Amino acid sequence: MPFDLTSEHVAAENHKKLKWVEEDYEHLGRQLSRRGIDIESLTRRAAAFRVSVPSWGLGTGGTRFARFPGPGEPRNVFEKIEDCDVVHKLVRSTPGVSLHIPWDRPDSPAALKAFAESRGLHVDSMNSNTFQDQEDQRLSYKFGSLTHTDPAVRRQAIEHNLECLDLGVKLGAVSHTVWIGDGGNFPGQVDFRKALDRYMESLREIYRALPAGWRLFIEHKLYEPAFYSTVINDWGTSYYCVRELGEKAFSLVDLGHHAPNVNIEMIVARLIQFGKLAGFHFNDSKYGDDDLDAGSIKPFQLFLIFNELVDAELSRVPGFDPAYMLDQSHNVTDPIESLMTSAVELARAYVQAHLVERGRLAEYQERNDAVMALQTLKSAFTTDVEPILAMARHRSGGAIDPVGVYRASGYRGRMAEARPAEARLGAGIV
Ligand code: LRH
Ligand code: MN
Repeated sequence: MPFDLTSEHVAAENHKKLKWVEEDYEHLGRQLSRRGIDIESLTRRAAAFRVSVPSWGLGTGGTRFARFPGPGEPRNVFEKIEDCDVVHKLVRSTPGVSLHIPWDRPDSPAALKAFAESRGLHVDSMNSNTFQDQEDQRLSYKFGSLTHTDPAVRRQAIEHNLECLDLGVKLGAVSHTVWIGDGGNFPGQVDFRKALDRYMESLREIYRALPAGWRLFIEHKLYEPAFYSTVINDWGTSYYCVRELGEKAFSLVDLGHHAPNVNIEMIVARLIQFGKLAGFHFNDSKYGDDDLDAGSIKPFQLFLIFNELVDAELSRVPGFDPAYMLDQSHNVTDPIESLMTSAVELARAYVQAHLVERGRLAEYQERNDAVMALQTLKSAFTTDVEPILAMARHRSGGAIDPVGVYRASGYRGRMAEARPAEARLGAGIV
């Protein structure tokens, strides 16, 4: 029988599995205590882990070829927030929501803020969009936005970002994320140095307008939609920009924005060391910016990234305060299921990274004992911490089996009835 996702129903579903989780938890507790690790401290860390979900990830995503809308898709930002509520109810680690403007521009910011807060949710980062032309837009972004050769187009793009800041203040956001697709498709099309100078001129104006206490996140990307050169193409260029802009600017790492085989965990270590790590757009990919579910393709890379993050956390690196956010496109799965499983995979990598015996690792590194150094990481990565994750969700009022409870609730079916599909076939990520 379908049911509302009340805490009572979730508890009733948990009850069917709790005995097994407790058995596994106790067994893991004994194993970990042999390694001098207190399982309860890890469960507290798991329960405290937080990652934000992207509003644009609640609808079905697509590619340039096609988008195959799923049933009961959210039709506006309020329905996206309703679905974010379901994700957080079941995994208890996703109270933050990143918004994208104009996709999520509300008629009443106050009403949207109250709607989210009444569900225990909050807006974290605003995202501007100068990579598409809107119906009512005067000048096109076909040849760029914040780096366009025409100062009028740059002005228009700057004004859009300033609007995002104003809206974000009304919505209670704390940061602004700028990703632009500006670049060229052919050699000679763009003057590399002039384009970067125009970018900095535009970003300085946005930086000056940053509300008190906010941070500005710059997101680099190797390619797409430009296929020969991208103005903010890699972490080095991003780092130069945020260092030039000032102490409130940081470099955001979207895992899918790097060439295959790039050592992203090393980029993370660099940005931590330079005090300029904004945080992440977590996802996974096999080839390009595939925006697949986090931990679904390269779980060891995700673990190695969290190994750098946990090392910084434990060694109390000054100013270390990364924003963890998901950025995915759910083309063939139920977005709610993908976001829940992705949030769980991030918590898994985080808890496993806390299993690394860092004193021993440092000794092996000093002694250049490569085999034992890798073994030290692998023994953490190969530890099944599922009992800790399930217990943390259960103790926080969430579901031991989020996808199982979600499917049993019949939520998607109810939404399919409540939200008649808008016949909006086509292509593109949203
Ligand atoms: C660009 C990107 C960026 C968002 C967009 C939805 O690829 O990662 O973060 O604005 O996806
Ligand atoms: Mn991104």
